[in-house]
Amino acid sequence: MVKPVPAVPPAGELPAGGPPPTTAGAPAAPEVLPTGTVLRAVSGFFDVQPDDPQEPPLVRCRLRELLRKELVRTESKGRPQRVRQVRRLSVVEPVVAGDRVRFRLAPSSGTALPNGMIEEILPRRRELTRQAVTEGTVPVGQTIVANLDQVLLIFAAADPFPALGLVDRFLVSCEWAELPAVLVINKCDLGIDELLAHGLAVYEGIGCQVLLTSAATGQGLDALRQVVQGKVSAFVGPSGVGKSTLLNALEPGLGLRVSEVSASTGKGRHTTRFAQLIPLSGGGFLVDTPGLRQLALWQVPADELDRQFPEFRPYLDRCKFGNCAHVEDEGCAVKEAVGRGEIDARRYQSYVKLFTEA
Ligand SMILES: Nc1nc2c(ncn2[C@@H]2O[C@H](COP(=O)(O)OP(=O)(O)OP(=O)(O)O)[C@@H](O)[C@H]2O)c(=O)[nH]1
Ligand SMILES: [Mg+2]
Ligand SMILES: [Zn+2]
Repeated sequence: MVKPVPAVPPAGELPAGGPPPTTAGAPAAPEVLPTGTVLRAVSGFFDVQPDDPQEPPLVRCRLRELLRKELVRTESKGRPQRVRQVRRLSVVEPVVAGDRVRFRLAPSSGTALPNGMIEEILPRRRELTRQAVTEGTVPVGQTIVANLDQVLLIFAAADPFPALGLVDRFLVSCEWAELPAVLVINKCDLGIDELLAHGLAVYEGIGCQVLLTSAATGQGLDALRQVVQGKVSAFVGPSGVGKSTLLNALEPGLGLRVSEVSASTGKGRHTTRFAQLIPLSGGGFLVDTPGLRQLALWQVPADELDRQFPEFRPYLDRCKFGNCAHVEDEGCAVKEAVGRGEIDARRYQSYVKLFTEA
């Protein structure tokens, strides 16, 4: 997957400080280093795609050792609680795919990939972690991708018919991770039956964006292109719904590149550490990571589950009992809303199912 390249020269051998002062005695202008996006992290190297098209298309960077330490020190500073915990636990990987950085290009070494040094990690807008590894008895969160903007949940109108319970499960995971989700129904050329049409209307009613596409006829592809443009998106969905076909229709060759990445990261025990960003020609990136495919399995604590159903929220503090689980309880405002048809009964059943599992 990754061609070996000679190590980047140690920090001392890179040009130091800013550009030399033009006139003797005049202060040097503050140096502004170029910015870029980390596409992947592999064994201590970071492939950075510079923002500026004048720069080389890809720079293989080392991380300045000092940054590693600084980042660890800032881990415990104030953050919203859920994220803070993840931050504190995820110090193992200071820089991951999706991170925005400032880098310094090393003098040309004649190797295939220009080398560089990451000098600054720009603040993360968001981070996505998984909690599957344990160190001793402590669960260790691993950031799998930084700055993911959205998840595209891909299902098919038919063949296979979408399991709406699975859609709900994905939506709950995204809500919990505070990640915007777009529901894409592909294979619309096969027709949308009444049951599905009703389900989709419910999703739109709770504020979820729904896109109808067909890789076969081209329906909805422009809309899809607009949704991913300039953003970092992940495609998630069951097998056979047409994810690869859709990617290829969107941008020829992309589906192939993604499956190559999947195959190369799909082996070995450290696999899920790596996410990779695949640049889109229209701007933006597509994320491929095995970790994301387990999105539906993220554990949401039982007592947090009700909040992940946006349509439940107006009723949650109207239940008779403060700790109402909205399952058997008398005086439950959520159940009453279901009875009145204000909350979709099928969505409510999904809640009950997930609650009993949690
Ligand atoms: N009718 C119809 N068939 C489609 C459409 N998109 C994809 N298919 C077909 O659906 C099948 C599965 O497509 P893939 O792109 O391999 O599905 P995938 O989601 O990538 O599946 P995995 O890689 O297993 O996760 C193929 O036979 C495609 O030709 C569509 O819009 N309409
Ligand atoms: Mg595929
Ligand atoms: Zn209740």
